[in-house]
Amino acid sequence: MFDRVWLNAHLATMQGEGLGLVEDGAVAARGGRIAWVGPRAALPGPAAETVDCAGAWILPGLIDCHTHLVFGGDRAAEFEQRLEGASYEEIARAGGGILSTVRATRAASEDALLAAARPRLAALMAEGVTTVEIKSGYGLDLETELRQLRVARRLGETAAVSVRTTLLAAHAVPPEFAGRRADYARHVAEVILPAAAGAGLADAVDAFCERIAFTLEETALVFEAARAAGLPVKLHADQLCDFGGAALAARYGALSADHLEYASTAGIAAMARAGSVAVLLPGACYFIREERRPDIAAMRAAGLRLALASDLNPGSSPALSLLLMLNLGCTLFRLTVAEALRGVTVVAAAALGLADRGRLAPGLRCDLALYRIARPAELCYWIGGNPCIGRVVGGHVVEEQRGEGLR
Ligand code: DI6
Ligand code: FE
Repeated sequence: MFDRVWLNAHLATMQGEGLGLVEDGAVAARGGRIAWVGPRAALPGPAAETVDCAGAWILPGLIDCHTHLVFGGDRAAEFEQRLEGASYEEIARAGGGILSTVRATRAASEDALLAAARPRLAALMAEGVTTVEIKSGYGLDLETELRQLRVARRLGETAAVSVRTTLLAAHAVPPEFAGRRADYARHVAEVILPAAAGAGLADAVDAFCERIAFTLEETALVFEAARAAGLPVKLHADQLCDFGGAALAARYGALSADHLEYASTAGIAAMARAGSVAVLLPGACYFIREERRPDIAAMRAAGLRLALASDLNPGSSPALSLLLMLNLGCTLFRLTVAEALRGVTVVAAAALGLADRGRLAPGLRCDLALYRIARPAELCYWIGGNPCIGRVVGGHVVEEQRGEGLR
């Protein structure tokens, strides 16, 4: 006897290499897990409750594996200044940029940060997201970094979504350490990271390794501390220049390296050998009008797994839609529909080190997203609109917001 079964649906299971399509399928849940998936005609047993999906498509719940969605303030005024001709650097020199978000985040209480983050998270969830990664990195001091992570944890406890937290204290050099970047990196490695790990607030550690941020050596120092604390690492790598970040991430067996617009062929090959995932962030490319594209052909040739995420942050990607990222991934990066959809499900799960989700398969968490569409390509095709008509988290139907569908 199943707890619940979803019938009269088409499935994109993400099993095998492609979308793993099952027309006229059924999904059965027991104890919060998927108990059975397959063609409806082969459904083995009865269920306590049956949901008629009326021809909708079911995908594994979407996973946004790279966001910075807890922050104070916003940077819309800076956006206007940039449209009027100010450069990113001029704005930063005048005290804007990342450090303006750091000031606003430090000034905000835990409850205020929580209240500001909720609608951002709700926008992602309304499109079918059931797991989201959230980074710190706008505190840059012990107290505020931990506050950001606590807010992320509280979001996971109070909204119908799984939250994975990542410590990104090595995101920028805070004003107290101006001119002492290496000292700050050491402070992250010796003080902030052990405290976050000790409090159980971080599931992973990330750093911004770039000419304008932290060097390879400083990043390695933070990664050594992560290793000592037993935490997996991720890296903002090769976004603005070929800095060797992809190879460094590979050397530390990173779960993922993210951005990668300028990653070298050698760095890409090293990541593939290490089993790291490439997380592509087309929203940032689009919003900062970066013309360089990640070398998708080299990534495919190396057999690198590709994930796709929003990078939701106030500076370079104020993106409240993972479906829009599917569209941008296909249009800007020429991903196939299967690559894009696997990139927000099964491969996104791998980018977070999660083996219990991202596919429709027996034994995995019953996290589902239901869409009123005629074929999966529509999830990548429409620009705007919300085809999501329901979400299931841990086997429970959760319906805080319900789109109309597109059919
Ligand atoms: N890369 C980015 O593009 C963002 N952070 C990062 O590591 C920028 C974040 C911001 O401008 O607030
Ligand atoms: Fe980012």
